[in-house]
Amino acid sequence: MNIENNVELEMQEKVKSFANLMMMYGCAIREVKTKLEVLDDEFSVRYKRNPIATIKSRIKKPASIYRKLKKYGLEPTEENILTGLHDVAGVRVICSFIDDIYMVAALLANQDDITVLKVKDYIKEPKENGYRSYHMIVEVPVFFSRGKTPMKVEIQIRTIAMDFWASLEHQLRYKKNIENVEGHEEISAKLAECADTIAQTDRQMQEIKRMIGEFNDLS
Ligand code: 0O2
Repeated sequence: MNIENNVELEMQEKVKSFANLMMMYGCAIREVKTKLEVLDDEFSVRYKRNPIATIKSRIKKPASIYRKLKKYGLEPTEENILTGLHDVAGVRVICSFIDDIYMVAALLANQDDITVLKVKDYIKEPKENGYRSYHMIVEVPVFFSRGKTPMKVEIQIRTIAMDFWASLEHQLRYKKNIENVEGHEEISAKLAECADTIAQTDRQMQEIKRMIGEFNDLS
């Protein structure tokens, strides 16, 4: 049995309701995905275009939940998972253009059953390594048989180009101890350079869209 399985068993022992909790996060993801799909469907009928290219989702693995609780000095309990972690449920929205990101974020934030708890705009302020994405932590009510439970979901919204960079960088670097690799400074510089090139391309595509002018904004 590997370490991940051991951690999973420990989590299940300590958090008796673990399976139920994961089911609740799964439902919260479905609520958010449905909202996004509705917006995209409306756009495709009204404006003959899709601002959302893809929607991906994931529930954090038990071992990652365990590690994050440890990092925050929290015991593995249902209460600590619900209140102390905000990224157990994650939805990634891949948009076509930069302004689609802000439009989708605003349309979601304006829905009266959504509470935006936190926003991190890594597009206006990219991370030092070049990472760009718009992050929102939202709370969405989910209706279970015993009543309504507000559930936290982390939503990452980015363009196809930002996602291309982030996915490859994740494979190459993120969470790996690249600092120990010889020439790591050059590697980091090259990755940041790629991110800048991609960001420039994203801006050009946005400009071409504006020049063609055939896409309408929601009015
Ligand atoms: P995974 O495997 O994708 O789930 P905070 O919660 O505010 O204390 P945290 O959790 O680091 O800080 O939040 P932040 O900065 O908003 O980043 C959360 C997620 O964004 C990460 O989740 C990644 O998915 C993504 N991310 C952030 N920085 C980078 C980066 O430099 N490169 C890539 N590729 N992705 C990044 P996880 O849980 O770390 O990973």
